[in-house]
Order: sequence, then structure tokens, then C-alpha cells
Amino acid sequence: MTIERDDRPKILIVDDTKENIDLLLEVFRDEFRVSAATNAERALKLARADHPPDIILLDILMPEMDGYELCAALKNDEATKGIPVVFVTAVSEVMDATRGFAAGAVDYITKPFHPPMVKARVRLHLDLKSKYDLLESYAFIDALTEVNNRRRFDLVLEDEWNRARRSKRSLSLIYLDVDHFKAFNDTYGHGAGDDCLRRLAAAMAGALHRSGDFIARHGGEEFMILLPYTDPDEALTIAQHLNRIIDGLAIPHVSSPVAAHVTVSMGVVSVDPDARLSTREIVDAADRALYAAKHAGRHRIEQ
Ligand code: GH3
Ligand code: MG
Ligand code: MG
Ligand code: MG
Repeated sequence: MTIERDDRPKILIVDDTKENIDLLLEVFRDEFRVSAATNAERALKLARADHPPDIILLDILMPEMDGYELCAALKNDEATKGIPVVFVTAVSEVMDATRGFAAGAVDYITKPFHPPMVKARVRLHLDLKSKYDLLESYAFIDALTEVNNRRRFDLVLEDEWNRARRSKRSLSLIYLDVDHFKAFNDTYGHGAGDDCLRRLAAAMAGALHRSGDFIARHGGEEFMILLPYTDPDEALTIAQHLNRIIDGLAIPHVSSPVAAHVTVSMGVVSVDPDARLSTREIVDAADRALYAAKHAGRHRIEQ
């Protein structure tokens, strides 16, 4: 038996009137995977599911939560805010459309609609969305190692630190630097150096299992690992685990005075949520711990 993958985009139609759903279903069923909801509650559930829709077509007049409210709810939820919403509605005053856009919709189509036009506009919004996603990945992913870049790290650190303070949980940060990497490049060449950074990044990313744990390349041969809701003991355990993983790669480094393979040093800090520190001060503290690890002989963790 062969199972074919269905790569067609997913569209969610939300309308309290069954006939309206059927009309749109006819328009989209050949090119799209279509699901439908007849109320806002069901629509939110489908939008938040593991395989969310790529685009949502939304009616305005519905009992209980109307289309505007549903749209605003989708836009307020981190998990669903990126899904483009298009209103398809008989409500056709200019003011209504304005309200739709204010709620976060990308388009507003009035009924009765012309099927090829609805289809063309849906395709356009899907195309814009995928270009947006691509640009976003270029902006936030490090091109060499394919882990998060420093720009993303700065934003995530800010968010996580705010969250840690609100929830009164400690936040930990590991600042990691490859030992004697200049000597590695000098011995094996810059291309081998690049390969080494890629392998280290992939191994570390693969070793972080908890949701929320975050790794970024901070620049050069330096990485940051952000551990939300993590106390000093747990942070140390994770740092030791990463250290073992990297030792386990056993990437030869004959010119290292520390070991015959590539090693790293780490500075670990865990911040009390009540500490009145800026994110800059948190990074500086991790940097000082890293410096201490280097100074103490490298291939070690300082906390
Ligand atoms: P230490 O143990 O004190 O950290 O010594 P180090 O040699 O690792 O530190 P140093 O800061 O002197 O050198 C860092 C080296 O990392 C120098 C630089 O060429 C190399 N490097 C930085 N970014 C890249 C990169 O993207 N690719 C490669 N191949 N090398 C890089
Ligand atoms: Mg309706
Ligand atoms: Mg360095
Ligand atoms: Mg280094």
C-alpha cells in the first residue's frame, strides 16, 4: 500500500450557514484541503490544532462570538496569529470592512462572490504568507549552523526574562565558547572550522529536549543556551550533558593544549526572578562566568 502525501494548502471555512459552507467548498475542494466550522468555538479549536489551516475564510454574522471577535481572538493568540484571515460576508458597508481590517483580517470579500476572484485572492494571500515566512526565517536563523541567530536570541531573552519575572520562576543561561578555535582553523582550515561549528550546533540542538529550551549562535564560535524555568542545579546538569555530548563527538583537535579533541567552556548563570537585572546584565554575568571557565584552564563549566 502506498500512502500519498497531500501537500495541498489547508483552508478553514467558518460560517454558521451550511449552504454558505457548501458554496465555498465547491470552489476550493479541488485545490485545497478544506475543513469547516459552524461556530467560533469549533473554529478556534481547529485553528489551534497540531496541523493548523494555512488560511481562514470567515463569516461575520454568527451567533455567540461573531466574526470580528473570532478574528481578534485568533490574532491575540501566539499560536494562531500568523494565519491569514479573509472575511467572506454579506455585510457590505465600508465601515464593516474597516472593522474587519482593524480586527486583523488581510482581506474582505462581499457576497455574492465571483468564485475565480475568491480563489485568486486566497492564492495571493497564501503566496504572501509563504514569502513572509521565508523572510522571517532568513532574519532569525544563522545561515551557517541553522540554529537561531543573535537577533532572535535578543528578542527571546527579553520575552523569557519578562515571563520569568511574571511567573516568579528562575531563568538560566549558558554562554558557551569553543576552546582554542583559532588554532583549530589554523590546523584544519576555515572550511573544517565551519563544519565543526555546524556539528556542534546540531549536536547541542538535538540534545535539548524540553520545550522552551532555546539555542542560538551568538557570533563566531560562541553559542547561547536559554533555559526557562530552570534552577541552578538543573542548569548545571544540562551544561554537563552538553559537555558530554560535545566530548562524545570527538572531533580531532591536535593543536589544542587542552585535549586531543574539540572542547568547550561554559559560563552558567541562573537568575532569581526578583533580581532587578536587565537582559544585558544577565548576559554580562554569563560572560564573566565563561571568562572564569577559560581562565581556570578551559574545557569546564563555571557557575
Ligand atoms: P579560546 O579558547 O580563548 O576561546 O580561544 P579561541 O582561539 O577559540 O578564541 P579566539 O577569540 O582567539 O578565536 C576565535 C576564532 O574563531 C577566531 C575565528 O577565526 C574563529 N571563527 C569565528 N567565527 C568563525 C566561523 O564562522 N567559521 C570559522 N571557521 N571560524 C570562525
Ligand atoms: Mg452568518
Ligand atoms: Mg570566542
Ligand atoms: Mg573560543
